[in-house]
Amino acid sequence: MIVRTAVLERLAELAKLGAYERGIDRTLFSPAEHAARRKFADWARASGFALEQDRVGNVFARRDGAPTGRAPIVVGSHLDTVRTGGAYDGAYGVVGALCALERLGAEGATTRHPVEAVAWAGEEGSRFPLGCLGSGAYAGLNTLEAIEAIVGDDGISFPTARDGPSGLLPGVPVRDGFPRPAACLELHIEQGPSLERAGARLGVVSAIAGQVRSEIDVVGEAGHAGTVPLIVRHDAFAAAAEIALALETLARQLGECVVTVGYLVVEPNQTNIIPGRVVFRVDARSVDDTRVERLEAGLRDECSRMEIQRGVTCGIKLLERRAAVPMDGGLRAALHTALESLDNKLMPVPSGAGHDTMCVATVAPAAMIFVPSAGGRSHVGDEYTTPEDLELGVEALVRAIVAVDRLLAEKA
Ligand code: HGY
Ligand code: MN
Ligand code: MN
Repeated sequence: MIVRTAVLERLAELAKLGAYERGIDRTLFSPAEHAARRKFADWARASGFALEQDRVGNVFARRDGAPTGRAPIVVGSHLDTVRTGGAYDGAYGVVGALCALERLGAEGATTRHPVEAVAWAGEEGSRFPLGCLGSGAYAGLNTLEAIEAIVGDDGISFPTARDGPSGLLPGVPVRDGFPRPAACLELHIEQGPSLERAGARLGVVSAIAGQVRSEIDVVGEAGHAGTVPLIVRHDAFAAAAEIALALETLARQLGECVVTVGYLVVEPNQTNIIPGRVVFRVDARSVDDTRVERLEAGLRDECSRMEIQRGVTCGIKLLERRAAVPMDGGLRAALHTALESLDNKLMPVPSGAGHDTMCVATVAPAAMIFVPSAGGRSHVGDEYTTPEDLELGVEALVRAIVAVDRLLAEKA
């Protein structure tokens, strides 16, 4: 039986924050993202949960359990978006977690662990060039000092943004350090086509793809587009294009991996000037780390080939490397048992998208639940999941929390 929650209304409210004609733009410590964190805090406070935040902007709404002194089960996702985001990527998992805690309260459930609904800060890396910024700090993967040295793509440093008017929430205690949780759960839209193709309404994530993000700085020679013969050109864009297409061909040959060039800057970027410099970024992913390594080697080989054939120079800078993360086997089994009555097509599903859980999973057992994405589409303004599936996902999360709480207590 699916109990109605406030998930739809709250998602509709959050979707207005940062909305514009191309979708939602809600980057970390922007006024829109600050407003979203504030709404989360207000909803949590109204439901009687204890609020805390940490020095990188993660926000925690805590529902205490029995006085066992156990570490909390953290259940959350992110409120920031990509520049053309949709209404559900991240926000669904944050609101779903809060609704799940409210459902536990309404049922008078006493968990053996405290449960914290979490809004992880800066998962998308849209403003500061580091994905999973908040969850990475929480898991000890990025030091506070390293994060405080980061400068956003708007030239504003992390500390300036965090300590500014759209930074940390006023009136919410700031916790020191990053305590270790007992377990981590995340509810998220699939952002891919697998569930929809299988006719499934719920998925239990098997593993989260590893990813390597690199930035390539190609320097050639600018010149007049009409007078320089092709044979003597050092066209930086043509070199970048060859590298991108060669990587796509390699990924097709390897299979079970993807590679994307979604960011590219051309200089001087004028129709009648041969590009003298191109900076572009490569996002390579697979649940099999050896395939990502092959793509990285391919990138290096293609850059060397372009240096010889086109007389350009290619500088490769590693931006981010995250290994593939298998979800905890015990938690996955518990979720399959707890959720199978909700969807007779419940299935294991890999995640091509990265999530905060891939960081927290390095310090605690972790599991994720997916609901379908219409057309498998995400990171676009018309991202969509049906209201019925959104409500079903919250019900699944409630049952997952209860199941994991019991599993951990029995193992203790
Ligand atoms: O890029 C990702 O997979 C995630 O949306 N940050
Ligand atoms: Mn995303
Ligand atoms: Mn996400």
